[in-house]
Amino acid sequence: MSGYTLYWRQDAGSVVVEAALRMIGADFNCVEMPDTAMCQTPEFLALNPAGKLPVLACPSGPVIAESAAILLALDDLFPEARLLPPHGTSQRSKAVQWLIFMATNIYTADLRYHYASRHTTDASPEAAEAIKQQAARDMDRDFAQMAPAIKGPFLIGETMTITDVYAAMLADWHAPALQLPEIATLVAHVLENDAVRTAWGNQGFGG
Ligand SMILES: N[C@@H](CCC(=O)N[C@@H](CS)C(=O)NCC(=O)O)C(=O)O
Repeated sequence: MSGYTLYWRQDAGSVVVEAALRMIGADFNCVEMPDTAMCQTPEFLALNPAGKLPVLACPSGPVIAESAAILLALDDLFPEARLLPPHGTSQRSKAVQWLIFMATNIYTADLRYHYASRHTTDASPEAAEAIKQQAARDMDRDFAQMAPAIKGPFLIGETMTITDVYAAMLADWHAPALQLPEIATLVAHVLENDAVRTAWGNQGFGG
């Protein structure tokens, strides 16, 4: 299988998709979208009406948006790559649970942090600052909820899954998470993986 196209930007959620494609060993090419305005063109909105990255165009036709959805689709297409544990196992349920938890809670809080003014009708800098501070607290709370679920060094124990890579991506955006020993250990082990390290280097992570 070859010919995936990953739409990406430095320091964006596309890094975990590049890591997944490298873990699979899939052929892919990258289209950089260096600024948000490029994601508002009719051509890009036809790929993802939300105008957001990451987006993955598959050689078989589908174009997938939403980071967690892309990872689940890649796992379905390449089960032998073990991005996630096998279907029907309790380990898979756990890995999927925390993947979705992070996508719907921590990723969204990080977006509130970075695009705070979009989340209030009050145009004052104080309002945006309050949104930002609450978003940081939300991320602290969410990482703290996840940490006790980590068996160590990875979420499900000795085997790394794409959920761990996702957690490392979010911790790169929210450094206070690394004060939690379970998260710091998980991230350190994720970054020992060659595919992850290459994606991190290509997409401006780890700096
Ligand atoms: N829920 C989406 C969030 C995607 C998202 O917001 N991506 C950011 C980059 S990390 C983006 O494209 N932001 C541009 C914008 O909001 O204008 C996902 O998980 O893929």
